[in-house]
Amino acid sequence: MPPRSLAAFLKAARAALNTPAARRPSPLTIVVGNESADLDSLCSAVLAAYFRSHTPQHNAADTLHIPLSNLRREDLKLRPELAAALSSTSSSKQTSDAPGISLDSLITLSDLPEDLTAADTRWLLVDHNALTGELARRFSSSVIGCIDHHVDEGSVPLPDASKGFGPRVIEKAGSCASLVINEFSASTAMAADTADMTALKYIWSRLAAEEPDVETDRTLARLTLAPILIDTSNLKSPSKTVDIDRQSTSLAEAVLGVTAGGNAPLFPYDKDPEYERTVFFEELSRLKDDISKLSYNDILRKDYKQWHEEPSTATSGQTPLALGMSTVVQGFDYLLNEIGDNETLFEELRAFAKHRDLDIAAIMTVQTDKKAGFGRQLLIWAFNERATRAMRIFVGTNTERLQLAPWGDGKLDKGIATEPNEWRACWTQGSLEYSRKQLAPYLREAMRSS
Ligand SMILES: [Mn+2]
Repeated sequence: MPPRSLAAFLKAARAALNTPAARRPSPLTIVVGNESADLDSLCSAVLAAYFRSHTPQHNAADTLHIPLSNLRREDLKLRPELAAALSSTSSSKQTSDAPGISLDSLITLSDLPEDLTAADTRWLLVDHNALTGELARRFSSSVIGCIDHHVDEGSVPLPDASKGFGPRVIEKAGSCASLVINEFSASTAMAADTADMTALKYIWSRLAAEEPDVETDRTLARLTLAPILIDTSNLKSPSKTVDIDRQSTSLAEAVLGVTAGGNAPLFPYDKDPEYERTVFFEELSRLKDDISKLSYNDILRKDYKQWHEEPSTATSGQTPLALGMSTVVQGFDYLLNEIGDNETLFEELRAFAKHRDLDIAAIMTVQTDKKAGFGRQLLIWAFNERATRAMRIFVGTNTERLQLAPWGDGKLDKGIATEPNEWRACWTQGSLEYSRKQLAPYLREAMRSS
């Protein structure tokens, strides 16, 4: 079995990936999150790879699963909240020799060998269920399973033990990390009998009993709690939080010695004096929402996803339309007052889109400011005629559903009159319950039907 220590596990995974092709174990099993590389995706990949590598029933020769962070190495620094989640102690006390894992120890797209092919690999997707971008072009044919909470795109094969396919879990949950913990760290007996928290029912607690490693387990617990708390607003968002989020939280908190309602302790560890749920949540939120030191370009790529869709009217030889969507944790008022001005924003957004060959660039803001309250805004920029046609369909179909109203008296908008091939508009989105999970499919649908 791979090393018990998380630091040593990550080193072993990196070493397996870096082994020259001739001596590389084949196939390598890689676990990857989605290309926004948000806290949920990054933590879910590490958790799934770690627990799957330490689950005896997966007795294939290649028990080592490699967690791949779906971003370039230079983008790790845009995620200070991830550094806090990787630490096994509270971030206010972090020093260079603090326990836990450093950001540098994660394996990123920059570490993926160029000669790696689909035949050399098997891919387990977490927090998405269809590979995107360059990974899709290279490895789509080798996807074996997924654990996800997005709309099923139908591209992951059905479980089939004879082919090594599975698991295939697509369920509603606030955070994908909750599903990962439910799938891999707890046996199926747990779901049937959650009240009976006896140690042997849990893969994680059995691991802790057989080979205690308080530092590793505290880090794994924080990696579990961080995305769940962020994605469910500290378990307080009624529309997002489900039972699996609460169960996975209880299990991770049991590792930290937080026991609920007189249950016998499941883990052989003292209570972690550094952990308090709300303090941890607030610290993560503060780090995640602090974009004050970033440039527009940093902000646009911090939480970014891209899709390609073929319009129904496309003639042969026409390329699919490319949509890039950046999610930003502050509203346009903040972006235009604290980071730069309209001109700079548009310059950098245009360059950002050009660099990625986008036909459409979208910015969705989610502002959770305590003073201004919760709010969403949406900016769409179509860079050519086909894109403009598609986005007009989107507006026609969705203005009412999303309650789109012009933002800032339309000062960011650009009508068809000023630039014949381009179109741009910015709205306040009145229907707050629609997040990127719903919005992106509406945009993609409009692209297909144009
Ligand atoms: Mn997610």
